[in-house]
Amino acid sequence: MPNGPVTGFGVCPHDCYDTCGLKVTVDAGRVTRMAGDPDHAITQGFLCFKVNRYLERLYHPERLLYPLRRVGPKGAGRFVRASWDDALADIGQRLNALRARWGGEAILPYSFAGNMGLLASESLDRRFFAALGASRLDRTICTASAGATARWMFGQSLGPDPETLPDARLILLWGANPAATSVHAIPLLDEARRRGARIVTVDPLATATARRYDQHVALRPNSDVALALGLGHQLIQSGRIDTPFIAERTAGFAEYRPAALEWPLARTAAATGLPPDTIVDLADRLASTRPLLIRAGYGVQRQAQSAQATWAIAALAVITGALMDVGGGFLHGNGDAFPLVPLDQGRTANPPPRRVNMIQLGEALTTLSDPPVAALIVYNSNPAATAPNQAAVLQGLLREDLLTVVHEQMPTDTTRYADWVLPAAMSLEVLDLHTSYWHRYIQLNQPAVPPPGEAVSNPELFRRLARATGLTDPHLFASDEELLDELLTTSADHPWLQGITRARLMESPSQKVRLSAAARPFIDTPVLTPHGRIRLNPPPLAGPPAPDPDAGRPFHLLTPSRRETIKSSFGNVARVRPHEPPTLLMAAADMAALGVEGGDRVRVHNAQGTTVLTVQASSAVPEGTVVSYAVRWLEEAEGSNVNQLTSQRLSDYGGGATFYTTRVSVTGLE
Ligand SMILES: Nc1nc2c(c(=O)[nH]1)N[C@H]1C(S)=C(S)[C@@H](COP(=O)(O)OP(=O)(O)OC[C@H]3O[C@@H](n4cnc5c(=O)[nH]c(N)nc54)[C@H](O)[C@@H]3O)O[C@H]1N2
Ligand SMILES: Nc1nc2c(c(=O)[nH]1)N[C@H]1C(S)=C(S)[C@@H](COP(=O)(O)OP(=O)(O)OC[C@H]3O[C@@H](n4cnc5c(=O)[nH]c(N)nc54)[C@H](O)[C@@H]3O)O[C@H]1N2
Ligand code: SF4
Ligand SMILES: [Mo]
Repeated sequence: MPNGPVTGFGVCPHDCYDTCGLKVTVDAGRVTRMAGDPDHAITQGFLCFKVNRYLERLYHPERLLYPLRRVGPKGAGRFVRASWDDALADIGQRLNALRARWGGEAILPYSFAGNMGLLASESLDRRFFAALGASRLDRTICTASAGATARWMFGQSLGPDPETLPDARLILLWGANPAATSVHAIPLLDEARRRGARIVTVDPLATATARRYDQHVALRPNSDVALALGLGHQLIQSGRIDTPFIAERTAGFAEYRPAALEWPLARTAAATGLPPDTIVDLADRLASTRPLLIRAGYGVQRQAQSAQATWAIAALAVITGALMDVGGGFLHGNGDAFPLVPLDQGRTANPPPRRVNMIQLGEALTTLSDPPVAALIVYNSNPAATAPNQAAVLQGLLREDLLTVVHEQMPTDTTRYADWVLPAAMSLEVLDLHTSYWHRYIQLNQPAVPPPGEAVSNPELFRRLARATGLTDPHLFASDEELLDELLTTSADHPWLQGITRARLMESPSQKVRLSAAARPFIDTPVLTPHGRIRLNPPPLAGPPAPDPDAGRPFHLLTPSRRETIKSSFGNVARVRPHEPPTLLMAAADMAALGVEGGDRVRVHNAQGTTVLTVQASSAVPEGTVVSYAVRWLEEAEGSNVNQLTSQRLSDYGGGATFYTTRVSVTGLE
């Protein structure tokens, strides 16, 4: 062992736009410091509030170190330590027995982006479940609808390089709150502003981002379709659209045009709650300012009309010709800037198995038959806290006949319901490769320290499960190094990946894809729709949604990201997690009308369920809207959280979540 501290490189694994490069110092086998990589163009040497306190999570006294077997009734959270051998023997035997009885589709994986590494999130897990013929999980909880809409319109989820943000002169942050959720966008936005840009935030709430920049367009929740089409109406009616661009590069304007013309100024103002002057002024600026960048955050696409909103917003960047400028265009994501071949390609089950949309976990666990879900294997996610329709999710997890295996780093609301809890390594303890959904760096994460106790990485878990179920295909047992090489070599001849080799990454752990920042997406890169043109007609929308039983309730509930945590992660880290009771933010006028005061506990309820929150007045929240940041642990919130109130209704296209289309009633507690 070397004497004195050694510094290596890692990658922040969390589900966050910024995918930071880390400098990790190890001394005598312990991580003693973790900081932002100063040489990383996006990270710029700093981290966020939560990851600045990371060592407290890494060395948390609650870290799971050994397999645990349930001893009490389901959900009671009583466990005893067991050996890996016993755990694997029992799980392997039970999985095989229920496969023999019901077929592989009775097994359901459930995972998301707790660790965004490609090995941790989509490698041997996918191969293992395909080999079992398990039900396939549609991983839709975050961005399915906007991603599908971007692919419908442009053929890819690709946007301008965020490093060109300072070139823009008008920036719309539409349903995005980077001051909380993407703090490394702030220096880029500030620089744009220094160079003369105007930054407009389109958000129902007066967020830290809205307060920081030039203009806050406080539309009514879920009125984005009206605003975007209403702006399109203004531009079309006044002839300020880029007709040659539309003619040469797009298809479907004949469908877009009448849709926009249905939104004259008065109707748009009434639907959005915005003064007509604000709409006219914004349209004027869209028509006259270049480069124009429209960044659609995830706030626009967690609603019932998610695809229509994304389409109508992106169309503004198309009809104005904003895509023609470096620094301009439409930015939802950059996930398709990384043309790596997924590790499950060609290894999916044949015939394709049943698909289960993760948003409908509650329904899957409680109502699916032929076959029922008889085993649930959870990793990289905490669905008891984060999935909608929590009452159904918890009811399903309580089923005594369901085998639930949870691979986790910490005891969570979901491990509580497990039959087996298996200990998971953290990213500082494993090898991985990361891409980003926002910037354009491929990054190598090297293990800094070994996993504690008997914790194992996600790929190692699936090697063990494959062995335990008697599978023998060598692809199920590939080593981490082999997986890494496969990722980097299978598509190594793609021009965007030239020269990005393991050796290069070992020397310099963040490599930018070889797609020039000056290459304008869909102008200098191909439009990958079938006809090679940008589609201005909307995607094929699902039929009219079933009536919302809560539509008539008085308040619109929003549950966006909290600055201090990432969804439920960090919920047990003392210096990070919120210490106040779970809170409902409300306009003072609404509180007065209800006769409640700050600090009062209220029952928030609808047809889905009920949760109890403590009211606090907030000037950031408009009347008629209530806010509770997502999400608190059930354990600290009397056994329920805001996802008691959200539904598993799907969005209009792409099967996305509708967390931000939630109506509730609020009742004071005596
Ligand atoms: N600190 C922190 N960072 C995070 C996360 C976290 O939990 N905490 N989560 C990570 C994850 S998983 C994701 S997906 C991203 C999401 O990060 P963002 O893209 O910023 O998305 P959200 O936080 O979902 O919502 C952004 C804004 O949309 C607004 N909004 C809500 N409804 C509407 C509406 O109908 N119309 C409009 N125009 N706006 C609306 C909300 O008020 C909110 O301010 O952040 C990631 N980063
Ligand atoms: N009401 C409401 N609910 C929401 C949202 C909202 O805006 N409002 N947002 C939704 C969105 S955008 C998202 S992305 C989802 C996120 O929901 P989840 O996917 O449940 O995300 P987290 O709550 O961060 O939980 C991730 C878990 O993975 C574990 N983990 C981390 N790394 C590893 C690893 O390497 N191996 C294993 N086995 N486990 C690991 C962590 O300890 C943590 O418990 O929540 C959704 N839920
Ligand atoms: S959570 Fe996001 S901002 Fe914070 S360190 Fe990780 S990638 Fe960077
Ligand atoms: Mo997300």
